[in-house]
Amino acid sequence: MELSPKQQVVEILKTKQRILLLTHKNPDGDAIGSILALYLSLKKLGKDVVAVCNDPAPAVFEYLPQIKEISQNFANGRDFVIALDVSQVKADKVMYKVVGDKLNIIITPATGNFTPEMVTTAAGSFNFETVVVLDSTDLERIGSPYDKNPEVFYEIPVVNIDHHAGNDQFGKINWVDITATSTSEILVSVLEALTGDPKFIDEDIATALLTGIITDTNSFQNNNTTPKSLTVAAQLVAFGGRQQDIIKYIYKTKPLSTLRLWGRALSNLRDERADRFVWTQLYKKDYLETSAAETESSGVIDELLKTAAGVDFALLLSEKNGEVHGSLRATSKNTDVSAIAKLFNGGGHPMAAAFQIDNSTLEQSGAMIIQKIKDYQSSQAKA
Ligand SMILES: [Mn+2]
Repeated sequence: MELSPKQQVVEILKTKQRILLLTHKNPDGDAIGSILALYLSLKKLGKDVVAVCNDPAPAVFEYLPQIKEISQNFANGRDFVIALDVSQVKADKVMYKVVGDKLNIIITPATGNFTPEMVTTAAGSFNFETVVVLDSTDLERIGSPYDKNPEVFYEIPVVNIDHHAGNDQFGKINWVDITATSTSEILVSVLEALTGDPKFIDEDIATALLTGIITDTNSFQNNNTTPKSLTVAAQLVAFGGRQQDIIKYIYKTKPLSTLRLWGRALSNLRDERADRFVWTQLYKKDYLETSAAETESSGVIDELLKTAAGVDFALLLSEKNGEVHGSLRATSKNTDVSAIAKLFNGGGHPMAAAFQIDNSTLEQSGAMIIQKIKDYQSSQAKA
C-alpha cells in the first residue's frame, strides 16, 4: 500500500540523519516559527540539522529561543575535496595527522614522487541526506540558498511542507494541506506522528509553532481561522507555549522606527471617496529617514489602513528593492482585491492581495497605478 504524504514525511525524517531545513525569503512569523520548531525538534531527536533562510529573522522575533541558529547560508554542509592526480604516480598509503592548527594528509607513493601540481581542490557533494522546504510555494521563493546551490535540489530528496493553495508541488514528497492555517499547524501533526510522544513538544518548540499559527491567522482574526487551528493552539499553550510573549512582542510593542514609518504612511493617506478606496505611499527615503527596514511597513495596512470607514479597500504602495510593491486589503467580503492585483499581474485572495512593478519608482508608476484602479472602480460601479 502506498504511504500517504504525511507517512512519507515521517518516514524520511526518521531514517535520515543529516537534514537541511529551508524556508522562504523575507520570512514571516510562520516561516520563522516552522523552521525553528522543526530545527529544535530534530536536534532533540539527535539529528544533524542545519536551518537556513535567505534573510535574518525580523527583530520582532527575538523573543524566540535559538533564533540566531537560523543561518543565512549552508556552505558548511558541503564536503571539501583535495584531489591528487595518480595517473603518473600511484599512491600506496594515505593517512592524516593534526599538527597544531593544520590537518596534514600524508600520502606515501608506491614508486616515484608526488609534486604540488598534481593536487587540486574541489567542492564535494553535499553532506545532507534530505532537504525540507517549509512554507514556500516554489523553489524560487527560497532565494539565494536555492539560486546558489540548485544542484542540491536534484541530488537529494526534497520534502515540501506548505499550506498555500498555489504551491507548485516541487518536492519528491509534497505535503500541502490548504485547509491548514499555517505550516506550523501542519508541523504539530508531523511531530506527533514522528515521535509518538504527546509530551515531546516542549515550551520552546510550542512557542515557535504558536508564533506561526498566531501570525498567519493575525491572532485568530482572519477568516481563515478554523476550529482546528484553535484546538491546536490551545494544545500548544498547554505544552507551555508562551502566548503572552508572542502577543506582547508582535502585537503590543513596536520599534520606534516602525511607529515613525507608519506615521508617514498615515500622513500621506489619500482619500478616493468617489472610487471607494484609500491609499498611501512610502518612498525609499521614508524608510531611510525613519531607519525602518523594508519589512516594517507590513503591518500598517492590516492594523490601520484597513480600518478606514466607507470604502471598499485600502492600498499601500511602497518602494522596496528597486520595485514598487502594492498591498491591497478589502474592508468587506463584497470586494475582491485579487481582481485589482491582477490588473498589474499580481494575485492573492479576495481579502488580501499584492502586486509588484519591477525596476520602477513611485515617481514613475504611482500615478499610472492609481489611474488604472480608478478606471477599474468606475467600470465596476457601472456594471
Ligand atoms: Mn504560512
